[in-house]
Amino acid sequence: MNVHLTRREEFAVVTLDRQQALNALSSDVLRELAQAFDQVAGGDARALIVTGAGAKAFCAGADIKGLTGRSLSAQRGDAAFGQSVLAKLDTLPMPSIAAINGYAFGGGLELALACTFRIAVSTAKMGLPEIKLGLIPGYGGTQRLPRAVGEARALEMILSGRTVDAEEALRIGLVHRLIAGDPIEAAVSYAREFSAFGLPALRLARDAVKRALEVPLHEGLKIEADLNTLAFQTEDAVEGMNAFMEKRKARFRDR
Ligand code: CO8
Repeated sequence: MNVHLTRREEFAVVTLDRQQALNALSSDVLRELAQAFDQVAGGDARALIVTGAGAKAFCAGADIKGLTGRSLSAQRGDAAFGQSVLAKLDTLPMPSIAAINGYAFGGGLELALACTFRIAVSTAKMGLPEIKLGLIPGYGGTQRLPRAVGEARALEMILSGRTVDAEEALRIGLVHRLIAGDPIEAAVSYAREFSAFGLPALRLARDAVKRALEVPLHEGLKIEADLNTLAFQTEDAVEGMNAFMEKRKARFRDR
């Protein structure tokens, strides 16, 4: 197995473990990731942490050795499959955190971009170097990177294929925070900042923000009003507002 699904307290942890290839995404790895994300989606974890085994790499991208000699339709099918696996991650019912513990290149950075949040060790290096292989990103990089860092920076990163260090990644909004020490421990602490909130509200908020960059403002405002109205229908909203008025801590139950 190249992918381990474990539990750290109330959080699920998916670890890529193919260290001899810097945790590169072979088709087996992608299939195992799909299974793991399905399992997490059906479970009761309050967040998912995604990381790479070893101190060197989060994930060095698609397995370059498996990318040659394929037919056109196999290439198209592989890109669609990789995208569908990352879509599972992007749409999980709970937030996800990429704990970037080293190199995150190509499909590896695309994996991180499909997570709700990205935190990185100070030695992490990131980039979309596909152009150096005569390729362009295929697992969502051309779409999710500009949404994260803006069109100008995304164009520069993708067309130059250059490597971004952790400090720059933080400055341009590619990662949310730099971390020290054990990446999973750091991700657990990070997750604790939101994990006591109700999952329905977290999900509605995430979905509303994601739609912001897909539709014109007037449509987005309608979506926000609809999702906001939905949030009011939850038991968690009743509990949250009552707790405020009773001057106590809210106990959300994901209902
Ligand atoms: N795929 C396969 N094997 C890899 C990969 C990879 N992406 N990255 C590293 N490895 C292997 C190396 O071949 C090497 O194996 P071996 O010891 O058997 O030769 C081992 O991992 C260690 O790698 P290095 O010796 O190169 O380690 P360094 O510390 O010297 O360098 C780097 C680390 C800088 C990360 C370097 O390995 C590197 O540049 N890797 C490639 C990064 C890259 O280009 N990633 C993008 C790949 S393309 C992609 O992700 C998307 C394509 C579009 C997909 C479309 C759908 C089908």
